Amino acid sequence: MAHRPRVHMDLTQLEDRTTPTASYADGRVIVGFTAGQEQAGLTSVRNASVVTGTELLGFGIYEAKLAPGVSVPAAIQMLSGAAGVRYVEPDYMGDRASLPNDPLVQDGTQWALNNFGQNGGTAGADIHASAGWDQAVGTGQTVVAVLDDGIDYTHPDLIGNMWHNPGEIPGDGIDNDGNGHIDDIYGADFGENDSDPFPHLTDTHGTHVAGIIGAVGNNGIGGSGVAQKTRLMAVNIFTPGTGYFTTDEIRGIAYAVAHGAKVINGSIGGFYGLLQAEYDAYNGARAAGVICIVAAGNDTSNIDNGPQFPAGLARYLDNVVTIAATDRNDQLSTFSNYGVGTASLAAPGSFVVSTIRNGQYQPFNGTSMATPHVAGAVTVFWDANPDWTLRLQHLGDTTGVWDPDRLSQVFSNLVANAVQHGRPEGGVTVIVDGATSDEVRVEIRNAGSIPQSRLALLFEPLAGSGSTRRSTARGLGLGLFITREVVRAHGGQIDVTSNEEGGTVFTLVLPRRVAEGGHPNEAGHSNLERPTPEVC
Ligand SMILES: [Ca+2]
Ligand SMILES: [Ca+2]
Ligand SMILES: [Ca+2]
Ligand SMILES: [Ca+2]
Repeated sequence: MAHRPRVHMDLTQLEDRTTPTASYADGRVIVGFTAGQEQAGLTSVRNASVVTGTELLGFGIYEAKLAPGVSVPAAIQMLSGAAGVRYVEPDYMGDRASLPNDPLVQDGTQWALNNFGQNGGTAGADIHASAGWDQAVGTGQTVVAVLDDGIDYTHPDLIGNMWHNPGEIPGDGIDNDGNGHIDDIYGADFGENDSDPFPHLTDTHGTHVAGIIGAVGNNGIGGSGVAQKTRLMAVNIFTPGTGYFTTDEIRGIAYAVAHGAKVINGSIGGFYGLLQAEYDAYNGARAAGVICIVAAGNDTSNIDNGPQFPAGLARYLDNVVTIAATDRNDQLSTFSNYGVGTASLAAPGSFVVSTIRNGQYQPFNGTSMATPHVAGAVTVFWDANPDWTLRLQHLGDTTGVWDPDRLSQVFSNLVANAVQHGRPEGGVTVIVDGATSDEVRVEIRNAGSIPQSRLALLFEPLAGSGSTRRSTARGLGLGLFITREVVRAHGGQIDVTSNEEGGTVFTLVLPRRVAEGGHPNEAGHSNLERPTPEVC
């Protein structure tokens, strides 16, 4: 394999932060010799009982093949003292560089994408973007609508990923596609009732959200979205100077669906309770195969049975996924709402740096920031697997609270794995079952069977220990591998079954962390990031 730069992908640090491991080949080591003693060293290596042969790699460096049953550590120990031998090293496996060149990714500012422990964070407490990007970075096929207060589509890190209405000729004063909007190029504005979704005055919330989903990645400027390449549709539903009305929300959803959006990001919400009209709109999106990712809200409340909507629609519709927020240590953000029956997934929402107006970047806090991380992941997922469906199902009594970061990881891992596995027949369903009082069961059903040979690649490394426990499958199964580690660390378990008729089922059983009613993280938040941005 080609030599490429090593990247930080050591997700095993989630469990074991002191001894990160990398995989290396069994049956061989690499040997170098002291200057002037090459021949003597080579002779001593060749004569060693643990070595069956040598091969010159180049530059005087040799590969030494080991006798059957000789472990790499044992060989290193035995050969290191041999005459003329300067070093003996394992044949490590590296991986492709997966981080885009955007400065805010490279310098760690965007911890949510790549958390290596910077700024007091926990390595691996991120959405595993580098592992996901190893598989796919987005193609721009999937259109994602940002239902918000507009997008500054002139931002240099957004303009390249903006959706363009294919039926509209810009600037001719004519409604070419006959959709009721003249010259609606980047989306539409239902709050201001015109065709230009550019944000009103100082509004910048939607611009920030858009950058989290899909700021242009690998363009050498600013940051990167979860989807490095995508198409962002700006659907402005906010009445200038205030909030949004349900009428404009419905108009916006209808516009998004009619113009081919497959993902709708709704970092929005109010305390108006279940409305039939709002339900019907999101159900209409469901009928069109559209998935809606919405924010749980920022009231530090258990919102199961609460009046927060559209978040609460997740209790009724399997195409509505409600997102809580986590911080750089995988803890629920202090402001975040929660409740497993409603907000089943969580994603980074504290101190999230993204695009704002006038070409700038700024950190915001909020479930509004968590939501687009998931929307971006779904977008990348769909770009790679356009025939798949993705649904979230709640079964049984799902009231109560649990540790949301685990499902966050399940979700991002699901995406990485789905991308890797190509296109099995049928869809993928994530089932969250909180039927029993002391555990939550998550099933990831792959309706098409993953071949047994690949399943072995997924889970075989788990049988080993230490360094051999690391998957060598390069991305394949890495996510589930780590999930299993995380689940174990929390006292849970994971089971896998696969058969040709029933497909593949991954079942994760996770203990509830706290009883219903309590905030999962009452304590431990004295070290919040500073400066404290506004909560969105
Ligand atoms: Ca038009
Ligand atoms: Ca026109
Ligand atoms: Ca406007
Ligand atoms: Ca960029």
